[in-house]
Amino acid sequence: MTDTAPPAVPASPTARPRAAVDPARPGPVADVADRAAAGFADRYAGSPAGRWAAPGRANLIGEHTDYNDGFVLPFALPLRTVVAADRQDGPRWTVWSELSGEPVSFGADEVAEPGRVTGWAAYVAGVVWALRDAGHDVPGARLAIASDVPLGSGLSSSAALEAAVLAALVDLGGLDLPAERWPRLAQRAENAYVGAPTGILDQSAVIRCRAGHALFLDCRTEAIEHIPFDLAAAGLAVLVVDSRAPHRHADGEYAARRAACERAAHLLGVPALRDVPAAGLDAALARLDDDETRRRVRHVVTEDQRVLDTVELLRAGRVRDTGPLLTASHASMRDDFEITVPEVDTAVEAALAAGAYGARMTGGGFGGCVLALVDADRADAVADAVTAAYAERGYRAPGLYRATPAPGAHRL
Ligand code: GAF
Repeated sequence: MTDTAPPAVPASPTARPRAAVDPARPGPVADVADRAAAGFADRYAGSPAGRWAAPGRANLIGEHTDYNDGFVLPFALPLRTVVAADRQDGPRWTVWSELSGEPVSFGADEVAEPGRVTGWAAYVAGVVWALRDAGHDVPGARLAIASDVPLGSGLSSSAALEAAVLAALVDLGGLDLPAERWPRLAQRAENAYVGAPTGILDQSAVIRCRAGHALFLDCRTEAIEHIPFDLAAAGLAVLVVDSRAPHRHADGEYAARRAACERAAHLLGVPALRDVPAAGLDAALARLDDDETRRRVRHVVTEDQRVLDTVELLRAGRVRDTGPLLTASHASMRDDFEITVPEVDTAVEAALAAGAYGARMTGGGFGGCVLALVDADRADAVADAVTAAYAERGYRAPGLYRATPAPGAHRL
């Protein structure tokens, strides 16, 4: 999933000790691009042929719907991973990240089949493997990686790394691979090489998002629509709260949720839970024996509907009115899908009590980040309220960002 990926976060805003909301994003973009280029020059001598960036993402709504062939609505964050790279002779890839210190080098043998490169470099090797497996002539390359996407916060640091590496290799090799096909390739790297059974949400978001918009994605057909999401024009902000909760068995629980959904679809005789319409939910639930399965199904079916309803409201310019849908999504994740943790629930409750229009956990769960939709001029007050609630419960201070919808992967 998104939690074991590597790149570096030296000057991350998550290190801030107090509740100040990081105000003027995208501030660190130039810095992270400079760090990647400087890392390249230090490590390999000379200048890179180019730099490629891919963002972290937040999912506005639509959680655990992607692998059920359903709907999601993410937007890209102005926190990015940047790869500075050039070609090198032969099938050899050398990768350095500002977090790891020492470069990792691998050749054709290690990318002949999954599993031979491990640790953070597996995300890079996985992309090379997936490209080669799809028949592309991948150029050898030297890569230097810097990142402002915090690790283990559920903001898709691993997808950002995969997408930035993919963008670099496609460009360096002049590969005939349109960007619409990148998400499946990056997902394949993560599923088959790294071994995390994720859906298509994260890779689609970090590749296909557009600045100022949320990405409405049908995960079955991969059809997309860029939905205007102009928070500033509406006098609103999305506050991202990093719960800092230690991840508790996230990988195993994720796989268990996915398996439960697939089992339920099988029992209901549909290809995926997306095929259970909201209007037919009660009838479907009546056909299932155990309460836990019923709750898992109810989350997915109602969450798909909430995505569709959110999209309708955004299309109508009613951003504020999406708040109750976000909060209902959180309740569904907490009570039916059972993927929240106390720190995350505390952040949601404190944000709502301080006047947020809606708040919910974003991402796979068991920790990670919360999004709160707030009046822009209340963002600091809501941030302070969440920080105070954390202090009261003795939790580690949360990280706080203000999110502006940013573009997907591109060459700088
Ligand atoms: C993680 C996964 F990587 C996504 O595919 C998605 O399932 C998400 O959890 C939950 O919506 O980020």
